[in-house]
Amino acid sequence: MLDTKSSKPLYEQIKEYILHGIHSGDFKPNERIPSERDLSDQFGVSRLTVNKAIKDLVRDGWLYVQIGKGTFINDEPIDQQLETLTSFSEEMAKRGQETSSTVLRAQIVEASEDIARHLNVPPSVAVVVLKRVRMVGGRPVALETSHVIASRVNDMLSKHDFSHESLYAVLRTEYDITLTHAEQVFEARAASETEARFLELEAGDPVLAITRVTFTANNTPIEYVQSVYRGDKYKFRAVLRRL
Ligand code: 16G
Repeated sequence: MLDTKSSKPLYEQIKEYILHGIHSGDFKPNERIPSERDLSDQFGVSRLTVNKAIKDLVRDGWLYVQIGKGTFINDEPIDQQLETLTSFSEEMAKRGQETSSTVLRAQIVEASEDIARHLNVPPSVAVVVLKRVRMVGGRPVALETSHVIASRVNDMLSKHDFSHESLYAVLRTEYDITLTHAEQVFEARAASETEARFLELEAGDPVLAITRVTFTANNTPIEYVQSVYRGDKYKFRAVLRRL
């Protein structure tokens, strides 16, 4: 069943097989997947290859291991590592998840004092506002409002359709903007009525409000984002090292 001629490594193909099983509902939450031995027999590959695929899927939160019992399909929220600066599209692609967005607002406005402060520009500077409901598998997981300094991204809104394009990919490929780092603040709160409507929640349900300032080289802010994530669908993980 694996394509040995493909340039895609065999362990990636096994990951895809398992992810497909999860998305299609063939594998149900908390169900045990076949053992490493069975999978290696089934695909005619070494157990090492199967083990690498499973390890990746455990790391990305798709599977969990119960010692002595086997490996199971996780019903847990999306578990995002806070080590690297990634975009929503990249995070979901890594998990083999299909994403889409509903664009609620895409326009150029004058920056409010608050937005201008975060972007380190004078108030009233033109900024692109992009407000999107971010979806995974057709279900909303986050509501995101990005502000990008307009002079850095001329004609972006007329040239791109952000219902399926990635903002970070456009910044990189079309405007040659290299993002270097970001500062993020997390806050737990209750969803407002409007947020709840877009996120398919009840008003008052828990959400994680995140703001991000994204920088290019020399500590220059380029993007300020306010987002609201469904509290039941997202989990962020950070590794903390003692100095
Ligand atoms: C992520 C970022 C957001 C960024 C977006 C770009 C967090 C909390 N936020 O959602 O700041 O604007 O990715 O996504 O991770 P895109 O490239 O898929 O459009």
